[in-house]
Amino acid sequence: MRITSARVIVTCPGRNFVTLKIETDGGVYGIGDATLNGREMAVVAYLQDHVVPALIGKDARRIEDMWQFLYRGAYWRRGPVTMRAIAAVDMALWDIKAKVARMPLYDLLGGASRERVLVYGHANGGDIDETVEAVGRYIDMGYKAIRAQTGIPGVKLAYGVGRGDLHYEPADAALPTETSWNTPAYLDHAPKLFDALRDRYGFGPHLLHDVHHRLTPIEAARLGKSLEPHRMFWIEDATPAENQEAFRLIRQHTVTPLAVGEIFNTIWDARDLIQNQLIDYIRMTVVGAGGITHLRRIADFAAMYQVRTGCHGATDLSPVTMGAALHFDLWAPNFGIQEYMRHSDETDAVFPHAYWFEDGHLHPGDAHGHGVDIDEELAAKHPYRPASLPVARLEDGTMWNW
Ligand code: CS2
Ligand code: MG
Repeated sequence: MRITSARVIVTCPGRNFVTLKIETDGGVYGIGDATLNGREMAVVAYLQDHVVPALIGKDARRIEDMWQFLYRGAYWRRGPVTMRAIAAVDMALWDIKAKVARMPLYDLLGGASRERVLVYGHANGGDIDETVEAVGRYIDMGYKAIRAQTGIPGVKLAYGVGRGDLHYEPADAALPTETSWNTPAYLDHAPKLFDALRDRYGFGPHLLHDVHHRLTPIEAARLGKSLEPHRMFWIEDATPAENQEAFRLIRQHTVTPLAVGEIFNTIWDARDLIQNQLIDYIRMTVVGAGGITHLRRIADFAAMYQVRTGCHGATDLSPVTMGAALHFDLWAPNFGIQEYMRHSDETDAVFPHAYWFEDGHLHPGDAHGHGVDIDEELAAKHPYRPASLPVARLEDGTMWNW
């Protein structure tokens, strides 16, 4: 079964997505996601200039060899651009293999380990009262797990505080929007949000929170400690993880569970964190970490240390990634939770999919492959629009981590 064509499709149904469609001489095609939020065209160029020409005529069945060819064969290993291009090819080839086998992808991976996939949604508000109301709306929709973010008094545009409930998208302008940050104000305010949420809704719903790399390790330790009474499902990205050792310090001070990894690309980014049991959840997902082939290795490695998965699922990961991730989640023995920030109706129309939400869970559906397609005609009606993620500065103007 030879690859006859590979096309990169860029579309912007509300936000930008990069999709790879691989066709074979048998007539079966596969779809992969290559979206890198705010840097989409870098991956398009990498795919078109360096990957697509090497795919034509290759055997579509040899997924492992293709992965090794694209990873080792690039010489310049790793990085978000390269790994997203590899992920797109890998996802499309697994899609093809499962379609040819006439199986949903989770069956090909080894079969379902559970009936359905626990997901968490994003509730946010300008202040604590608004966030408490937003969490209530998620509970009413059936969610069992909810991430809560709130505005901080005196801080302009704090992370995660969106415009609109369901479709918050941070990449909001062609050039980066400037937001501000104040750590002392945040550390004071965050526990008050979770006091209010536990007061109102009790300990039934799982609560999650994203720190988005804003704290130093000792500040993260203090936050973790102050949130212990609220029994968080996790706090995420409490400090930047380039230095994986930093998490040792946080760990020494708190039993609040830690999640990390949405910006990692390979198993090497998480090796120390996992094997030293410095985290509880690994957040890499299919598009970010080189596809199903590599993510499966990460999950198996994590399982040895009782680290569970918590795949990134913001709206900048297209429905193709969501579909592929849900098959992976249904299989992964050490699955923890799946992020599910809903796509807009406009996006869903461009990417018809088999997955569905019910009672706080998603199911990938039983369509053959990963169950997500692209309507190319509709996609063409939504041309690319440059969009950047924001940046953050401290009050004195110092650049900070967004
Ligand atoms: C966030 C993301 O979903 C998350 O946990 O950290 O919204 C992140 O900001 C975006 O994916 C950036 O593209
Ligand atoms: Mg995050």
